[in-house]
Amino acid sequence: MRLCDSLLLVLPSMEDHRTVPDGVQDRQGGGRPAAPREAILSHARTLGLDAAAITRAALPESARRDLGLFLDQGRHGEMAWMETTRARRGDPRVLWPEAVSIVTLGLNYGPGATDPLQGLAHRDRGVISVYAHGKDYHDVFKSRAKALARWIHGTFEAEVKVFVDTAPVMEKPLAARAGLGWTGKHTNLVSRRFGSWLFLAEVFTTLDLAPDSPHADLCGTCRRCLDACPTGAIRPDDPYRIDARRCISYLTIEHKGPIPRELRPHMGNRIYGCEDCVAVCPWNRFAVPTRHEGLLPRVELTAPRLADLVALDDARFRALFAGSPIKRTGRDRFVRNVLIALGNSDRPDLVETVLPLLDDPAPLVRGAAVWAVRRLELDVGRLSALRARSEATESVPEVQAEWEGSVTECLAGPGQAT
Ligand code: B12
Ligand code: SF4
Ligand code: SF4
Repeated sequence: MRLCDSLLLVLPSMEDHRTVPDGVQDRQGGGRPAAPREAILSHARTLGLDAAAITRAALPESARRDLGLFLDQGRHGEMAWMETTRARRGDPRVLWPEAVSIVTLGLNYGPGATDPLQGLAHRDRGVISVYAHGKDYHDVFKSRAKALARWIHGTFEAEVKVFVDTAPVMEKPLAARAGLGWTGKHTNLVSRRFGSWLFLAEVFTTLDLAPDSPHADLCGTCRRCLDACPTGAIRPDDPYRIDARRCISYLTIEHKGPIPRELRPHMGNRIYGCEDCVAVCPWNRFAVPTRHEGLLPRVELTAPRLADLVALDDARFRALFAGSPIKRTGRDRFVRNVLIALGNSDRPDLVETVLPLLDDPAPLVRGAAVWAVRRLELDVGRLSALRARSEATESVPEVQAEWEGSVTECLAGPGQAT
């Protein structure tokens, strides 16, 4: 979910960090635990990590093949960084040749009894996906993963590197190989204990640790996630594969330009991320609410009013989303998403909140405002007047094209509009 920047732990002299946790009894002379694997997994728990398991620093050939297919078919869309890092992503040893083992880690962000999809019915409100309700998970996770890495380094004199979606690492196949769970048909890792609500991170190390066994695929005949996807990004006839270009998570977070017209009506009121496929997974019945304070939902992000969000300027956007992953999209992309949601709201009374955005300095926002106005403004005469006013000043072809598309749809009549 984040552009790749690797995080190398540069640690001070090893002697300074020779701390061994309480509860690890079996030690060699010098205070080093005799069973490093068990000590590491135990220490991970002590640090508040919800799941930990070990695998070799290698991926099966099938993971490289699937990554290659995904990229060759252009399913990554505008995420060019996935293409440019292909070799490192497909092989942990290309990323770091000295790596021998990987401790894969999971952090539970389970929403508990709250149904993450209930907000979809309240069309005047925006739905922000659970993963972005609290603080940026990268920050919450990184401090714990770094603490574990520092401890491994200090205790076993091994080199370590920490990744929390911060480098070209195939986190899901590695976690599946370590047995944290299996790759579900929705393409994410499913855990027996935490359902589909685990964030992933890794500590790469030069230590030679006995690996855990991979987890069996327990999806069986279930296809709930495939049926739940609103855009066909994952399809019943093509499980375990995603076309990111159609995924609402990609469209609302990663995609920089105008959202393809044909997908807009399917986005509903999802304004940041999507997790319909994740939320319907039956294995979530075993999930427990997150215990990490930083991941708990901020009340103002659980059902925000679209009318408030669409009025955000840059300064207020930054203030509202300080410490949140949402700040990464920037104000313009976020307001674009809110305008699409307004266009899908079936609330003509909200058109007045959209009109000021027709004059926004950002063409991306102006274009989305045109679409929203078209969907909310039922009076053809007023729509034509708005277009005429815009044509007198609009110089950006993409925004002009939005007017063109909207009027074509308008002429096509009800039911034809997208
Ligand atoms: C790019 C990316 C996206 C893209 C593409 C998603 C995707 N599924 O790849 C977009 C923007 C759409 C996205 C969305 C989301 N993401 Co994301 N994303 C990533 C990222 C950075 C890279 C993933 C990647 O390499 N994809 C490329 C494909 C080829 O790799 P893959 O899915 O691992 O492919 C394997 C399987 O699909 C399988 N496979 C593929 N084809 C086939 C065919 C068959 C027949 C079989 C059997 C298997 C199979 O094999 C492949 C290799 O083993 C990772 C972090 C990381 N560094 O790994 C986070 C990550 C996957 N995202 C995550 C999350 C939480 C999400 C969202 C839920 C966020 C949200 N609420 O909006 C959504 C979920 C959408 C979804 N259904 O996947 C978490 C998932 C945690 C978990 N439990 O799995 C990760 C791991 C981040 C993290 N550190 O926690 N994401
Ligand atoms: S996150 Fe949403 S759009 Fe993306 S694959 Fe899952 S259900 Fe489909
Ligand atoms: S919803 Fe069903 S098919 Fe999809 S990942 Fe969960 S168990 Fe597998």
